[in-house]
Amino acid sequence: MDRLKVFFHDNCFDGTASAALFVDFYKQKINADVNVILQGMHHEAGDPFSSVTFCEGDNVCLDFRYTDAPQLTWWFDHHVSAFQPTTLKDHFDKNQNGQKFYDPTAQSCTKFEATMLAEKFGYDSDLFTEVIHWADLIDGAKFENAEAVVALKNPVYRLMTWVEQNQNKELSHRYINTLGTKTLEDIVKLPWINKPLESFLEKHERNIELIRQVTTYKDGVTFFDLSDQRITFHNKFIPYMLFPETRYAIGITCSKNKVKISIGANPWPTKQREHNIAQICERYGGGGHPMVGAISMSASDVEVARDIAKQVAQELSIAE
Ligand SMILES: [Mn+2]
Repeated sequence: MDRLKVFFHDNCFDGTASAALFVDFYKQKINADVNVILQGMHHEAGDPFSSVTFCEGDNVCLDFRYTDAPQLTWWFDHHVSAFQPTTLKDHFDKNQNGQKFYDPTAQSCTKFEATMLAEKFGYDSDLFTEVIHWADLIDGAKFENAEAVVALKNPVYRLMTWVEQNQNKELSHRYINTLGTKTLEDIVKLPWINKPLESFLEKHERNIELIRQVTTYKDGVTFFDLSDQRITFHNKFIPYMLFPETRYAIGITCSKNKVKISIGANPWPTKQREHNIAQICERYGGGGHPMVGAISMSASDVEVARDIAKQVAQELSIAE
């Protein structure tokens, strides 16, 4: 049987939605009986493709950086930092097969992908209208305000939290296969989502308290260092809720294998953003979007991470 391997940005509403939409497209337009293999991808220091295996059929990468691997037959991304090293952009330009698409101005990969697939291949994304709408809103951080996206009353925000925190690969794949078959409100009610979500939400409440205790605010920048807490994930809007005057938020977290500096611009700023966060992150081997990005390094480099975070805080500060 023919195979399709789908590499997607894992633990990301947009990344998983991009994967679900592509599988639907492929079955609708190319091969209804294809054997699909899903593979979540995470940003890391170095080449994240160095340890992956491609399949013998089509290989697609979604909402995740470019690779010059010859097995890659399809690609969609909107990350400003999609080409690392930047020489990969040359490879992308010179090796077009009409199935690789890039638009760093697109708000979400899902919507960009749906638009391109409709335009170039006559794909009908009707089943994914709701998914596309929310992926675009979530990736664009177009939430009504910080309180709402921290309070998580909206069932879609709860589902987003589940996607971001879920560490069970099988459930992640089951979720991708469920998207487009039910409304998001019905998906979040499924027991295999709802049950783990309860503990994710408890963790979320603890994180709010923890971040409240350790976050400092100075010259437009909030900063927290949770590298000694083993928190792999936190809602990135908590600092904006705590300090609405924040222009930029910087946080350090540490998991078993990596230490991560997260940098974001307040989506509800009182003073406009001037810096391109993706560019700042790229300077230190990280990447992202103009509004939000991250730098990851090995867990043993906590001191290096603290130094970098301090430098970035300095750069982003404004004299008030
Ligand atoms: Mn995205």
